[in-house]
Formats: sequence, C-alpha cells, structure tokens
Amino acid sequence: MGVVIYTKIMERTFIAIKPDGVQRGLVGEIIRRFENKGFVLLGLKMVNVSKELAEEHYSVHRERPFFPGLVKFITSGPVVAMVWGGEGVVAAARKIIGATNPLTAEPGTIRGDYGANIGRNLIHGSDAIETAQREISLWFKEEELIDWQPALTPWVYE
Ligand code: DAT
Ligand code: MG
Repeated sequence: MGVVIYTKIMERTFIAIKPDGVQRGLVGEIIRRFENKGFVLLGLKMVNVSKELAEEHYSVHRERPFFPGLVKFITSGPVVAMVWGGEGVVAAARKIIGATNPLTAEPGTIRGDYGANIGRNLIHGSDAIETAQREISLWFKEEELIDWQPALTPWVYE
C-alpha cells in the first residue's frame, strides 16, 4: 500500500479553539488531547475571525437569542482553527470536547475540565460529517491542508 492521503480518504473534522481558550493559555493542552488520542493534525492556523466568517460559521443559529453575543465573542480575539483526521474523528472529537454547557459536560472532557459557562465553552467541533466538510471548506483552502502520514500509524491503526 502506498502513502495514505489523509486529507482525501480519512474522515476529517473542523476544530477551533475559541478566543477564551487562546487567552487562557489552553492551546497546548487542547491540542495534546487530540494528538494523544491518535488523531492526525492536517491543518492549523491562527485567525482573527471576521464578522462575516463568524456569521456564516454559526448561520444555523442566526435566529437564536444568543447569536449576536456568540458572534461578538468569536470575533473578540484570535482563534486557533484546525483540521483533524482519523477513523470516526467527527463523533469522537465531540466526545473529547464534551457537552455544549461546561456545567453539565462530563469531567474528563475539555469543556468539563476547563469551562464554567455556556458562553465561554472554549472549543468548537463539527457535529456531523457533512457539517465538517462545510466548515473545513469555509475556514481552509485545500492547499492549506497537509497530506502526511505519521510514522506511528501502524501502532495506532490495525
Ligand atoms: P456546540 O458548540 O456544542 O455545537 P451549538 O452548536 O448548539 O453547540 O451552539 C453553538 C455555540 O453557541 C455554543 O458552543 C455556545 C453557544 N450557545 C449555544 N447555546 C447557548 C445558550 N443557550 N446561551 C448562550 N450561548 C449558547
Ligand atoms: Mg454546533
């Protein structure tokens, strides 16, 4: 078998460390959890999110009362945007992240361990494979994603 092209064949998800996670110095801690799990980092950049990008990203919530505050928050400081790959990564990343409200998120999840308020829940993760595809193409150009295979792959995947 040749080199696995992760960005093409592996399931991918979009993950963003929100401004509170960046300001609180949790970037390394959050990335560590995905790395340790065995998922593959395929793209990463720091972004000052525009109002347009924030509104498009959260467009499903446009009519919700918290929408203006959410857009203001996500544009309030730099965000670390990432694409992670791996088998079942979309659903598994949501488990690593934890429930939307950090007060009910299980201990051991990112939100459960570090969050205390629904409006400051540290991290975004795509909620379905189709959502992930939409969010990846919204935040990243295809050439910003790196095709590579970690040397440890046979020790993570059977
Ligand atoms: P998730 O980020 O877990 O996918 P979501 O898509 O329902 O949650 O909502 C997007 C974000 O909006 C969420 O991360 C935090 C914010 N939010 C959701 N419900 C909220 C509420 N009731 N009050 C304030 N902010 C809320
Ligand atoms: Mg969501």
